[in-house]
Amino acid sequence: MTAEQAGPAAERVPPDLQERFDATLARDQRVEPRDWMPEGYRRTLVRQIAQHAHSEIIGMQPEGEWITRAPSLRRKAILFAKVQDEAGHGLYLYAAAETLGADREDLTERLIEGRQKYSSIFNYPTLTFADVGVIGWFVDGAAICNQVPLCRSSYGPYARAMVRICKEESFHQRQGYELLMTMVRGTAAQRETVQDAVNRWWWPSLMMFGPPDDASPNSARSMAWKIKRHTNDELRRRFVDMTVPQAERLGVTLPDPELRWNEERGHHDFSTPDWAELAAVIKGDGPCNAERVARRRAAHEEGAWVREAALAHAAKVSARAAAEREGARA
Ligand code: FAQ
Repeated sequence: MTAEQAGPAAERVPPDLQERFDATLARDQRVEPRDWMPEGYRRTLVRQIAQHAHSEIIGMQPEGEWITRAPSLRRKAILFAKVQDEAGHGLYLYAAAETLGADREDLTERLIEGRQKYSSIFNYPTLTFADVGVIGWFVDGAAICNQVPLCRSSYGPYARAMVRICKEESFHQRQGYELLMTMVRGTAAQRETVQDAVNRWWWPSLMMFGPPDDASPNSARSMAWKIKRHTNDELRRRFVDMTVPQAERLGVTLPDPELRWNEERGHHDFSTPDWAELAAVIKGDGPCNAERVARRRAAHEEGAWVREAALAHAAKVSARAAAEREGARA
């Protein structure tokens, strides 16, 4: 068994370093890049933050497909801004991963070679413009439920990146809901389009929170390290409770006949998502996995000249600065 598998206690490290790390967590203080940390903690963070960054970048694709087809200049400008925000989120997160010693180029390679995951939700197609609204409402809503607690994550750079990301996700969620509100006030055909999008995105959105707690191998350790603050099922339940009244207000039906308020539990009861579908999508067999990764790979290859030009420019600037320093010394 490796130290990582065994958890923090099994790693052989000087006791004062481990004690200091444990005390930082116990006091709910932040672990910072220069602090000593168990190797398993570092690797878990790189895994989660990289997957999160990849999700933001791949997540630009489903909605990005609608930028040229948005029905008005206003909707186009809003969508453009949203997709651009997602690129920004990806960049903050790659930067956070780099504070742990990860290399962004390497993380990108792992993504396009299928060696690192990204969220299952972005492997579903966006068939109509209502899907853009439902992604804002459900997917950004789920992201908010999942990510607001991550603002209290024990690793400083991740927690701080989440604060800004969550503010922008809130705007994204509202724009989605406002878009849908506009559509449901339109024609019967528009209302049907919204209901159809709701039917298609509901279950994948519940799956975003990950497998159920008894099938989530990483949760216990990530909770002990205060990387995750709630379990997958807790957050899924919170999302359902938050979304039901919003659906009522919008006048759409969530596609689950078992969905009802449970007075005793103080939460909604709902059906079990199709975990076999989640497993298949995570494995690469979702409706759009191949397309999403191929698009990301092509964008990376098409962007090679930009990276090369930026590196050449940086080398010139630093050579010029070195020559100037040399000249000043002579
Ligand atoms: N999809 O043991 P757990 C967004 C994997 S950003 C794919 O429960 P963990 C913004 C998991 O990685 C959305 N894989 O794992 C936006 C693990 O595999 P590994 C992304 C999944 O880490 C909106 C294995 O299954 N958000 O939406 C999924 O403790 C609109 C076992 O699972 C984040 O990344 C899944 N759904 O909990 C952008 C938030 N679920 O690595 C554009 C941060 C699980 O052992 C438009 N991440 N897996 O091989 C987290 O909170 C956690 O990583 C979880 C998973 C909750 C996702």
